[in-house]
Amino acid sequence: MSPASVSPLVGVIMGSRSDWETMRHAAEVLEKLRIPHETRVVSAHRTPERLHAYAAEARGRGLKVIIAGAGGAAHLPGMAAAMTPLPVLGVPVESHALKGMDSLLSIVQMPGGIPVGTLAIGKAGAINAGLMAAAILALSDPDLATRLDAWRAAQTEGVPEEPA
Ligand code: RP5
Repeated sequence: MSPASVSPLVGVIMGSRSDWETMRHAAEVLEKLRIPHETRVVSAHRTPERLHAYAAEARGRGLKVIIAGAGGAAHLPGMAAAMTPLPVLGVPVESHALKGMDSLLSIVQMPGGIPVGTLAIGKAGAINAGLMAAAILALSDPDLATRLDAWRAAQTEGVPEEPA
């Protein structure tokens, strides 16, 4: 993670420790791009007061973007977005029962007025949430924009022309 002396710019929150296997991919992208971030378990249902405090204090603590992942009745991203003006990126975690369709629909169908930028179900969504957070921060951070450009160029370079 980032050095303790650096204030986090991105908060990666998730409803349960069981979401970490998915959400770690967002954290890994932030790590690679050297974006200060923090990771926390914050459940909309099991720890509502922790969620309220986290969302209410987020902007004041210097966070710029929140990535929120949850599965099933995935209310965490929407409730976080209801309580902070920061951009909230929602990652639907793949559930056992419904393969993440429940998570996706819970996160994406926000009422007009409270947006959640919803990504894909699972690992791809977590990776892209990290990249989306980076792109948002890069708008006002030229050094990060350069690192993000390099990351994308390396990805392009790494795609082989032959399938096997
Ligand atoms: C949600 O319930 C969490 O985001 C998690 O995806 C799901 C299951 O949680 P656990 O029962 O594994 O803790 O709140």
